[in-house]
Amino acid sequence: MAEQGIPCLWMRGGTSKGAYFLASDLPSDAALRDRLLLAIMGSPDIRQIDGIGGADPLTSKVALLSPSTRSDADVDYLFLQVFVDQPLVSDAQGCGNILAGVGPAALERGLVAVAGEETPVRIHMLNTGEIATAIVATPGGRVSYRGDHAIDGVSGHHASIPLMFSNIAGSMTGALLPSGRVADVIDGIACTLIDNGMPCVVLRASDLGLTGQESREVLDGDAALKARIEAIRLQAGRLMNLGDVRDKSVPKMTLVAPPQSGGVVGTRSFIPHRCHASIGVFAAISAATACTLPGSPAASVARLPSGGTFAIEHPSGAMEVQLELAEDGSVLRAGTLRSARKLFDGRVFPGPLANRA
Ligand code: NQM
Repeated sequence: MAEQGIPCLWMRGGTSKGAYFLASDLPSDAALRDRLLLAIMGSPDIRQIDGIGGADPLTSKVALLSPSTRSDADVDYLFLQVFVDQPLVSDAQGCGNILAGVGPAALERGLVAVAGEETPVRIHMLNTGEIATAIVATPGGRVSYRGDHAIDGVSGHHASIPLMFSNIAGSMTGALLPSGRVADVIDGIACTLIDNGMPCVVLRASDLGLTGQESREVLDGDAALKARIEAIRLQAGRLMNLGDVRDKSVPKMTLVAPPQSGGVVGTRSFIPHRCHASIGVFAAISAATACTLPGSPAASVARLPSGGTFAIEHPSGAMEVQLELAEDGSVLRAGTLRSARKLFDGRVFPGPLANRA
């Protein structure tokens, strides 16, 4: 398999980039598959020089696609985070940005048939068990990536890909608020432990002595801050039913601050050891949901919108998420608009596996 290369689509999904494979093109044994993926990405190595990864968690991602095992879905999608600097591959989280490329990739690979000018693709997200619906532009019977939609963090305009979700509360932890509280105090800091599609810890930037407007580079360069955040994260992981999260990419850590550009809230998101260049899709939905909870740190700095559109500010602009709330305040449905682009379609050659995980 490795000598002949493995069929691989290299795509941008939202503000991430990753390798999209048919699951049937990779070994079914997870340990062997993960060694292969580490070799493909060039991990562990902060430069990923001997692989196709982009030396950043946001560009060291994998989507595995297969025909759906469920009658209410068209395609199964397993997301894998390939760590850059450690010999680790984790399925302990989903990814809403890479999700944006799943509909197009499934159509490109013939797992789903074009259904008209637009094709709805129902995606079974294997990491969490939930279904997302993506609408893909398919004029003239083919996927089109061209369009006039812009997303902050990506230059240019592309075809928009609406993503819609329901029942994502407790995706990996069993409950929207896995500790049963709107706020827990960890190391003296009020935190909301929340999971609306992604386990996240939401805390005020000001409680860490920050404005919440610092750049990604400044935050990433602050070793003392990162150690403090990691200490909180390890305790939060246990309270969120995630156990020892030392080697896991969840929970994410989201610092919130008053909005500066007309949005609902400002964010700086750690995923979990580097600051995100923007924010993850499910992390933004979880942060938006935290803003709606009276008594939470996020609610204390948020400016709530009159409708259901929540602009979540981040280091490269803002991500708009839609929340449809029930009368009791719980989230019925959530959604956002993303885009994706096919960058390269070919075969990838993993190189030697000997010195990896
Ligand atoms: O929260 C990064 C990303 C993500 C995940 C991460 C994501 C999400 O922006 O849904 O999209 O949190 O590691 O790609």
